[in-house]
Amino acid sequence: MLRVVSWITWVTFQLTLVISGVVAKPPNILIFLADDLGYADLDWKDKSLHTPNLREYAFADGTAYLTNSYVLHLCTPTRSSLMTGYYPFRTGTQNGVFLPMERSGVPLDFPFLPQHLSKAGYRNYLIGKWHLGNCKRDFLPTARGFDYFYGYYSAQEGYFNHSLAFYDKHTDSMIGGLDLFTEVRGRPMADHTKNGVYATNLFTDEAIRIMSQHNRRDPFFMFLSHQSVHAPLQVPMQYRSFCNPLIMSKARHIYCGMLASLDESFGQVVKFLKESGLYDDTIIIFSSDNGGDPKAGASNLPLKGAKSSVWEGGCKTTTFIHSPKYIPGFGIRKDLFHVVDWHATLLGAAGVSIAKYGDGINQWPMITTGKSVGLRRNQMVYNIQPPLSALRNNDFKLVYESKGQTVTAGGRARLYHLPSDPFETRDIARQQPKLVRKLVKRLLEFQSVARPSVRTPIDPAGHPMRFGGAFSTGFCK
Ligand SMILES: [Ca+2]
Repeated sequence: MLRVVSWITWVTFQLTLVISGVVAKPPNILIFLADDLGYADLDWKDKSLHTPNLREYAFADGTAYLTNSYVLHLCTPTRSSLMTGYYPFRTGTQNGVFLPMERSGVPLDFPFLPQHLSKAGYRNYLIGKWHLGNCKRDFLPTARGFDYFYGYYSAQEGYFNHSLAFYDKHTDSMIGGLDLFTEVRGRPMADHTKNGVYATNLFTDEAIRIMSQHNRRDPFFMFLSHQSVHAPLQVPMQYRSFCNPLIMSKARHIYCGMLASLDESFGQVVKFLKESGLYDDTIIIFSSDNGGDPKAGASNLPLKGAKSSVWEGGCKTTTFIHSPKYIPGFGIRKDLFHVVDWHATLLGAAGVSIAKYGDGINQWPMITTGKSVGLRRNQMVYNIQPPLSALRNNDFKLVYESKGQTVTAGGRARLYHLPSDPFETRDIARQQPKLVRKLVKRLLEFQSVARPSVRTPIDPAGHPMRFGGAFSTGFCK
């Protein structure tokens, strides 16, 4: 079913849980998302790192820890999947990431998660990274369901100057500008006042400020979409004191400091929730948008591959959900979970009666009970985009290398059995020809209905010179 579920379907929304005549308020939802966090990069996986707050809640009573949680290989595809509930090949976001000044955005015929949550009574806040298009107002966060946005539109910014610069080969020149905005009623307002304020601290403080002002009659969805630990490698010196420079490279030493800062942010947010009385009614989700980049200090070991690849190191991530009110005790969840599932899962957590949405499955019953109840995920698309595409079918993973720019028959197929070979070292395609044929056929079927990429070349009309020195909006229709 490729068509977007229509709004008519949402007539079936059960907006609140009604228990004994008392209308139960849905829980607050907080997604605390790291950017480019390596699979190995938490201190329970690498003791040289410093993430005590995340460790405490990752293994606390009230936590479900997902050991088979997957995202896409890059920022834009994962974030579009999180917002739409569809794989990127359905939405045209399967090919790389949106660059500044591109005339690109996630197609408007896909409702975003906060649009659906607002139907269930939520107020929706986005603090931090967007990266889903900004060439026109219709693509901006507050046009897609968020009631408030403070952050940046592109892939990255300087952690202190909140600006970015890149070389444009067409004009043989550097293009630079600010990328820090607040949106007021759909209108982006550049914030030139935060030069020198470290991004992780800035976004933490803003998230806490917004939650402290939230009207508690309504539930909130807070998407704290941190820049950390994405490049550039920048961190205040005091955070590096948690990391030993004698046992790590310079890049990893800085990265370790950035991660310590991110961990502090997590601790501050949870502390705020507890002190303000919001903690009991809030579901806290921690995850990353894709695997780490070793050149930027990250590690995905012992997994194969890294950010921007469909190997496990690019797409498998650390995820836990903490909510003592809904999750009894501590539990490991081994079920397959994909970022497209969050859309249906969080609607389920919000009390909406929903089994699936888009490509996703409501896995809230599995998360809360630890039992394989309701629909289960046994298949998954890693991505479909040359040169490497990949599919999951239960324990098996097909990695398909295309010869050209489109996925066609005749490419090289590799097959891995992940339970016995989690590091993808033994290609068993020759031992399983029937399964390989079946999965290649499925891949080609998906490719045949894929939406063409929405990526475009960058447009000089988006030059910061036209917008007071900022990468702003209003240069496409
Ligand atoms: Ca990322």
